[in-house]
Amino acid sequence: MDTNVLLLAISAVALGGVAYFLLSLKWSLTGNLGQRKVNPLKGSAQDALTLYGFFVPVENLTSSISPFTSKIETYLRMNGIKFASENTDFKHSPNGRVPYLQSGEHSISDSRFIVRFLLNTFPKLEKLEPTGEDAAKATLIQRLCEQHIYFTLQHERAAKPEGVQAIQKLFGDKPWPMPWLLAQAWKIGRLQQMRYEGILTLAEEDIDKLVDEDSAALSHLLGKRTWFFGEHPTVTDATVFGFLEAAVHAEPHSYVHTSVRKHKNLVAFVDRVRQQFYADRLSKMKGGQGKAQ
Ligand SMILES: N[C@@H](CCC(=O)N[C@@H](CS)C(=O)NCC(=O)O)C(=O)O
Repeated sequence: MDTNVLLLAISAVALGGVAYFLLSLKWSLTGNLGQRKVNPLKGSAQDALTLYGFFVPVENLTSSISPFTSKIETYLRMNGIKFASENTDFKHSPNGRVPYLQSGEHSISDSRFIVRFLLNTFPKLEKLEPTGEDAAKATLIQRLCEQHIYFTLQHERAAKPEGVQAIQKLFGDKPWPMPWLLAQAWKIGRLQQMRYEGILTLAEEDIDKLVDEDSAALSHLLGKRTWFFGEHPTVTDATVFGFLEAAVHAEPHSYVHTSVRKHKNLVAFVDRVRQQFYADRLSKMKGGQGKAQ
């Protein structure tokens, strides 16, 4: 074969390989629309549960760095429901997002539908949830965390160099240059989402003002209470914890960290959840108590 043709063929294969590698990075870290299937609403309390999410340990955190994974893990722990946890990535999730729950033959995507499934499957849980005006407040608090605080957290993680470095550390067990490449692919995916969502159109100073409003609203609604509603923690408590643990105990570069820590009742709330429901993990951490400094 002509040497030029051979070189051309080798280059084409090499280029194809690099393109496939970069695309697979994007697929595993930027999610996809998935199957968009209707979620089941109820299962059997006897079925074994497996929660698929991000469970890579992060220093000082008892639960997951993924707020949605942490929300469900915390809710299951709060109610003493047995489950197994498995690491996954966006590529392997049925809807391109984490977490998802497997219960017997049912697979449930999206934390809101996972909660609905659990409430219907374990009837004692529904009785603990607030009713009337408090139920409306509960919905709004959860949406505040999931639709607004989520993007402010992502902004601090993907748009600030210290945030991207922290993400790179999560992939630290992989050979060079994978941690860097994965963190970059992750950053590109988040920036794209934030551009469409709109937060990237705002100046950092303005985003910080919104963050302060969110923290003040949560602090005001919790007030002096132990839990947001009633005597027993509910979905709202699990949700707020899922979104605030990293803000209180990690990511010092993040303005969400600075803002939430201005409210003593929010910090005490996060520590209360850690002490009551993550004592097993706290005892293995440096210092044992894991209280905010
Ligand atoms: N509405 C979903 C949101 C879940 C979600 O966005 N999870 C993040 C990780 S914390 C994710 O999977 N992101 C994938 C992506 O951004 O492409 C839920 O409540 O579970």
